[in-house]
Amino acid sequence: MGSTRQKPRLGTRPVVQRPRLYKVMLLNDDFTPRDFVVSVLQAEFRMDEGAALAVMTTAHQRGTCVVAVFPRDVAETKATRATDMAKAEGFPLLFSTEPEE
Ligand code: TYC
Repeated sequence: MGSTRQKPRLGTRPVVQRPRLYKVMLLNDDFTPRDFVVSVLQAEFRMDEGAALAVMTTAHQRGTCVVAVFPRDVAETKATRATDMAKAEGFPLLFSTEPEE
């Protein structure tokens, strides 16, 4: 059997690349109660109360906060579910997704 090994191609891009990751962003609004935001973060993103409170507070103060990073389909599903959870209660809370870097 002939050898097919070649010298490693130093300085070239790897053939297999990691799939791009997406950030789930929490957006501030003037209407959704703070404790409701915390409960959605805990329910959909499995955050403990302290972590959820920190993310909610950052979004409240700065307008937006990164909640977590996932492959694209997971990020979109979680953002939609979390937004729908708020919509079902009549709140305008929004989660969005954007590619990392
Ligand atoms: N700003 C809201 C209030 O004062 C609370 C809130 C925080 C809403 C973070 C959305 O992403 C948010 N009730």
